Amino acid sequence: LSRFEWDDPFLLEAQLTEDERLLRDAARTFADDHLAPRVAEAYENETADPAIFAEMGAAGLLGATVAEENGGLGAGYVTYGLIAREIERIDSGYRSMMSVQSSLVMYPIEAYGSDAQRQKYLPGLAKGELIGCFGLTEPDAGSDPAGMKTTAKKTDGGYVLNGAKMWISNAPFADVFVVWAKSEAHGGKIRGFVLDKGTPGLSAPKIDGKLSLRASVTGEIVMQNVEVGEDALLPNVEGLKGPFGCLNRARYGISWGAMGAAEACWHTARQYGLDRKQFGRPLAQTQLFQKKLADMQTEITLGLQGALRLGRMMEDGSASPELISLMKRNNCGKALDIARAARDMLGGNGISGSFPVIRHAINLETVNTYEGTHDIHALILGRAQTGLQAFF
Ligand code: TGC
Ligand code: FAD
Repeated sequence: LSRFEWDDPFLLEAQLTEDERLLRDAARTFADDHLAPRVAEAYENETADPAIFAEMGAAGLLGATVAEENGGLGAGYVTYGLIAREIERIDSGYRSMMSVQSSLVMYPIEAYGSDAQRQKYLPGLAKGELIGCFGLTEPDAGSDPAGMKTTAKKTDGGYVLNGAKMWISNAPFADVFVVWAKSEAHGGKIRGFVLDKGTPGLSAPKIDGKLSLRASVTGEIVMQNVEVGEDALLPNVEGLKGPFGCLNRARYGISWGAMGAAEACWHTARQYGLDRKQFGRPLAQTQLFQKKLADMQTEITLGLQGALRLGRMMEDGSASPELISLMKRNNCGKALDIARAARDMLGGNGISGSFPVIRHAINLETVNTYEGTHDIHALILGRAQTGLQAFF
């Protein structure tokens, strides 16, 4: 039998291709050089730096799975997941910025857009010269997006949109808005539209005072008689499967990202326990401390291996939305438990901004809620195994 790698028991590293390892290393270097130095101040002052998009673009981290001809990396889903893990090791807000741009803005334009839309938006989004946001949630329609009130009415040359979106990542500094609305001309079905910043009637006020995900900016999208041409409609998808097709990819990425945040907490707690002495011995030499470390190690090991398997299934086309729900739900919930345990293991220092654990714990409260709450994913899985839907 082989030696036990305490921080990689399933030898995940050996299951990656050479290209995946290289791109993962590039993402780690980027995260260490560009994100780690600014996160504490960004979190404290609630300032998201829009320059991060261009820096991520230059490092090739935006649109990892988008085809090279469209400006992306043309890489597989495992690479995308590895990037999310490295970025979220620093902060969930930074991973949010990356995953909205990649999965919720570039993906729908590539998958559902016209050639003209792909050419107009994708190269700029891949470089981070354009910043994108995704508007599905509304003040009165969160877990139940089918209840949205935003409408698109047909005009002679296009559409006029009215409505409001709530809790939208990147919105206040976005150039490109992918929004979902009920279109009268399509029998009230949900359709996607791509709006440009500066269009009359379109605004995106910032939501101030968030106590979670403070290094990422969140806003509303307000649409008051926003007139757009026919070319703003995403032509190739209709119904809720449009936004859900994007969410499948983003939820998958989050299953890796949350494990990155959890790893940061686990490694911090382990090192703290080795360094800190109480009662004449390191905390890490106590049974309770070691049990907590073993629990963290076990959940992270299983969570990462599950995410890798799901990534391979996304690549070979065998992944289902329900399996994505299972991994998103499990890894976010487990990461939150791990971050809270790490916070406790650091004692008073656990609440200090000098260590990342309280920031990760508070961020993971959001990560557990957005892209489908922990309980909503339980209901998706409950429906899949009983045939009974319990949403209403
Ligand atoms: P339901 O009847 O289940 O489905 C309606 C239609 O949608 C299709 N569909 C899917 N298609 C592809 N992938 C999926 N995952 C799909 N889920 C559903 C389905 O096949 C059906 O199509 P059709 O052609 O038969 O009409 O719809 P429902 O209204 O009963 O849905 C219930 C529920 C709970 C499953 C769903 O609404 C849900 O998942 N709610 C959670 C909402 C959510 O995740 N919102 C996320 C907003 S975006 C965000 O949070 C970004 S944060 C990003 C960041 O900062 O990182
Ligand atoms: P609700 O749906 O009101 O849920 C409240 C509680 O009720 C939850 O615990 C939920 O699990 C529970 N619940 C709801 N329905 C049921 C049921 N049938 N049975 C049992 N329990 C139920 N959205 C976007 O579109 N784009 C974005 O970029 C985006 N970014 C976000 C960034 C941040 C920081 C946050 C906090 C949210 C963001 N969201 C975004 C919105 C996010 O997806 C929603 O907050 C989420 O889907 C939950 O919706 P809600 O807040 O309306 O909660």
